[in-house]
Amino acid sequence: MSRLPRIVLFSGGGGGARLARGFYGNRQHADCLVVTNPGDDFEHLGLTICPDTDSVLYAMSGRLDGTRGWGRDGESWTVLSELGSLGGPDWFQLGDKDIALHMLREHYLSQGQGLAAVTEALAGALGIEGVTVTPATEDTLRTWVETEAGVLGFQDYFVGQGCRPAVKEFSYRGCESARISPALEQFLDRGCDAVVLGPSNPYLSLNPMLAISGMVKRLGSAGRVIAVSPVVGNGVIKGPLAKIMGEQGLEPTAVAWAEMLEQMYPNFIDSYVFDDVDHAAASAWGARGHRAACCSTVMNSDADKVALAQWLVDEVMGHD
Ligand code: FO1
Repeated sequence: MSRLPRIVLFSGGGGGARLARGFYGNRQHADCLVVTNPGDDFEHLGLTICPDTDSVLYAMSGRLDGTRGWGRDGESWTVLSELGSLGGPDWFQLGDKDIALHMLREHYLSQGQGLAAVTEALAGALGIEGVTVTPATEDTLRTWVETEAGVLGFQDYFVGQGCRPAVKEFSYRGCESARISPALEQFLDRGCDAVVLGPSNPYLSLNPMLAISGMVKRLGSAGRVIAVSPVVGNGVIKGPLAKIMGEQGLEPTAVAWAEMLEQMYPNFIDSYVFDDVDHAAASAWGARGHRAACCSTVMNSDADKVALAQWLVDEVMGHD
């Protein structure tokens, strides 16, 4: 293959953002398009907040606060503090630098620019080049969570309620009419060797994007679809996935993750990637007729992130 492999990464805000950083650091070895989840987006204080997209932008530009896993490193909180003093809503923590990004996004949107173009402009402003970041759709798509405490908007559930209410069901409002983002359509039209479903929460990060009408079918035109497990051992690195799996009647294991995806998207995923610690799970899954591979999926350092990206490139290249 004389050209570079062409890979689309579907990313949420946690593990997916780390892998996006890996593909960005490995961009000399693969042409990558990063597709982000707009389901967490919400309007707050007159600003359009795009948390998963922003975590990807901050991760790729080396500006993400590694401890929180969201927002900017080296952040100050002067505006939020004063907002609280004035009796405003300070439940959703917005740092001063983060607010600047939201204001600039709102400024561009108010000029009539689409969310994809705005996201590209913000990526450029953050110094990201050579890899395009685009939300899965420019249309309004929002995750709602039906819980024992009623139906909650995503950020109310995730931040307001701290994921405490047990989840009955998720809905992805707007998915029927949402259109696949132009950058993704164009990338696929030019030929795509693989779609990588990042190590993200399927319920909160991947399903909203895959629920977009026509998306699964459209991705079928890619060479292969590879899913990377967000479950390592019998646990989850960060976030509420283990709890939500429990509430959905599933054990928080790597096999349960694979079974859930295969059940939701039959015959869609060509290869399931497990962490080395889950080699027994990979063998069990492989024995059931699926392609299962193992590698080190836990990404702490930037080197880990690039290594996983390169491993995935090799996995794609290694297949005819
Ligand atoms: N997550 C929280 O748990 N508490 C917060 O106050 C919070 C603020 C916040 C601000 C900007 C941003 O981009 C993300 C933020 N997040 C916060 C994370 C956000 O809720 C994401 O949707 C989750 O990371 C899930 O992807």
